[in-house]
Amino acid sequence: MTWTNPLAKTLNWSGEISNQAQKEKVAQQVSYFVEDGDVIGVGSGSTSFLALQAISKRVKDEGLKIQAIPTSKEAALNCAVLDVPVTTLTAARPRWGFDGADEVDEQNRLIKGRGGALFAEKLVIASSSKTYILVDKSKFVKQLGTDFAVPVEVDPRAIHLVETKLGEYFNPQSLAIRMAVSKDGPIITEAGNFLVDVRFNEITSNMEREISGIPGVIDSGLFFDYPLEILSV
Ligand code: ABF
Repeated sequence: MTWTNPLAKTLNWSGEISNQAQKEKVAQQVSYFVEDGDVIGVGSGSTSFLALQAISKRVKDEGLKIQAIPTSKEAALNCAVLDVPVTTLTAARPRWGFDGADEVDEQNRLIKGRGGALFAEKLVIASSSKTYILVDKSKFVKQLGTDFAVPVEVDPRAIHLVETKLGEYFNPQSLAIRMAVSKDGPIITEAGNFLVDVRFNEITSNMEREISGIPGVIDSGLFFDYPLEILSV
């Protein structure tokens, strides 16, 4: 069966996704965890979309009542298209949630945020007692950050300060403000910030805290020590 994102027509996008068969399997698995009355954190990205699609089918077929807390405008739009009612972190606390990841290491530590929604993703994950991380096999790595830069969300007023401090503290291989496809200017996140993609020489266990401690850093794409369960095929 060819998967079609219902948003594809509206957004004029083909809806093609990588490793779709694997992603569909984990999406199906996570849909079985839904219970009537649940408040669920809904992640961003293609795997999360497939999971939401499977969940919305169960909700319709079985007449379940659930509420979603989306981690991005994209996730909120997906909820709208799939008729899943939404609430906010201010109004409710998720019992559990699901999200994708860019990299997962052997200690279940993650790099997330290629889609730029890392701050809300971290808020929702930190607020949930459990989050299922839905990944295809390509996401598993021996060492985080070998193939992937770590995104850091930065208040634009602090960009020079943060660049300097990241350089001083970590001496990274490279550090680049993420630019819009047109290269006309930086990408601006939903919260109005810049994203800096940093390639570190080494990623150590204190780094999530150390990066967040720099004034002007909103958060990083390092996700260590959260109540996660990795779901894969
Ligand atoms: C979001 O979606 C991001 O944190 C992560 O970058 C990405 C994973 O996308 P996909 O499921 O499309 O591979 O969760």
